[in-house]
Amino acid sequence: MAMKNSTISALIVILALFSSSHVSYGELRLGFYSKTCPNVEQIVSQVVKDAFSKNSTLAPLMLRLYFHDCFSNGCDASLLLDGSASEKTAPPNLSVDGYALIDTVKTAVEKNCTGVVSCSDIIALATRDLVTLASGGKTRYEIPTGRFDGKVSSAATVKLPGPKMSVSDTIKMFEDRNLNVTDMVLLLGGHTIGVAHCSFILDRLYNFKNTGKPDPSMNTTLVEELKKQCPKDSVEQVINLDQDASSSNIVDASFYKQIRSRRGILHIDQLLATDPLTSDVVMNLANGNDFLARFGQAMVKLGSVGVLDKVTGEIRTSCRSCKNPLCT
Ligand code: HEM
Ligand SMILES: *[C@@H]1O[C@H](CO)[C@@H](O)[C@H](O)[C@H]1NC(C)=O
Ligand SMILES: *[C@@H]1O[C@H](CO)[C@@H](O)[C@H](O)[C@H]1NC(C)=O
Ligand SMILES: *[C@@H]1O[C@H](CO)[C@@H](O)[C@H](O)[C@H]1NC(C)=O
Ligand SMILES: CC(=O)N[C@H]1CO[C@H](CO)[C@@H](O)[C@@H]1O
Ligand SMILES: CC(=O)N[C@H]1CO[C@H](CO)[C@@H](O)[C@@H]1O
Repeated sequence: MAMKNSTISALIVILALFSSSHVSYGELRLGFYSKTCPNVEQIVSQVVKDAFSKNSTLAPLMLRLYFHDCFSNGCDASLLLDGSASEKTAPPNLSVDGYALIDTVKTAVEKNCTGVVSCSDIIALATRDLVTLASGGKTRYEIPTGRFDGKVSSAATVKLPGPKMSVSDTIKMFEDRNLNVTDMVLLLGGHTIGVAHCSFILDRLYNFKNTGKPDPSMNTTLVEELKKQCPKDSVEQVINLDQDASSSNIVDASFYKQIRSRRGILHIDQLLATDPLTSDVVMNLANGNDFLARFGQAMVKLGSVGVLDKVTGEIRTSCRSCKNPLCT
């Protein structure tokens, strides 16, 4: 039986609407909880603000947690699950923290609206608020919600880029998650705050590629400064990722200016400034072209990677354990 033309056009419109919203943000939308938990964003902001005022290192911790969670198997809070072989036990997560803040926020949210808000949305909202706080209030992005929590977490499936990878291999990993090269350069701007352990750069300071010399791409003034902070046998010592001392803890574009002065810390950070695949974007951002707003948009895009829905995911009661008994 033939369908009426009007029915067919209506179907086409519905399909077009569905696929366009699907392509951009999975099932996410702004104000997903406007009926079921209208105060969720205020509750998250309040708890986060109080915590940040006591300890501002929560900003880099949470930013990195968001990146690791979203990059490995999607933004599904699987990184939060405890367990002897869950994602958080994988070596790249060893220094990720911020779990305690998520627990505090989750408890506050559950008190107000029980069993409604996912841990993955709490991570996304808390990270957004911490970016705002760490920018000194200079930026704030709206972040769509509607993520559901994963029912699987396995250290074996953690896939993250390493700091010694090439720019082109790193681009490939981002592209596999629908993040393009511009998004990648913007997101690595996350290294405008926080620290790295000296162990990641001892080779750059003392024995680059077994030459017995420092990495020639590192500013020689910086090499001397860092040698003092990172002696050859450093284990616990950390150094700022943004070597502009006046803004090491501030979310701003200084990271790009630093890497253009050969003052990048991680090898991949430094490569961004010189590799022809990324150097133009770096120059553009270093010259003050709207980093804060564009960073927010890239964070939103990162927040849409591998999002689960209510069939594939669940709403946890505690962020550290699944409700689903089959969860591994
Ligand atoms: C190619 C991609 C990336 C690589 C290879 C990488 C690597 C690293 C490494 C090795 C550290 C130091 C960890 C430690 O010593 O404890 C670090 C720290 C950090 N990363 Fe990345 N990262 C990448 C992308 C990102 C992205 C996209 C973000 C966020 C948008 C991010 C945010 C951070 C933050 C905030 C810290 C500091 C954490 C702290 O102070 O506790 N990173 N990253
Ligand atoms: C802030 O939190 C970090 C990470 O949990 C911790 O190492 C540091 O000692 C804390 N700082 C203060 C002032 O409490
Ligand atoms: C990357 O994606 C952003 C946002 O989705 C878009 O505006 C930009 O044009 C893309 N850039 C490249 C180089 O494809
Ligand atoms: C090295 O860093 C200093 C600041 O410490 C800067 O003035 C200088 O221009 C940098 N050198 C190069 C080659 O970029
Ligand atoms: C902060 C945190 O929970 N880190 C964990 C990362 O993995 C190690 C190894 O299993 C745990 O001991 C840490 O607690
Ligand atoms: C859904 C729900 O319980 N909302 C409440 C959250 O808390 C505020 C006060 O802080 C109430 O006004 C809401 O009704």
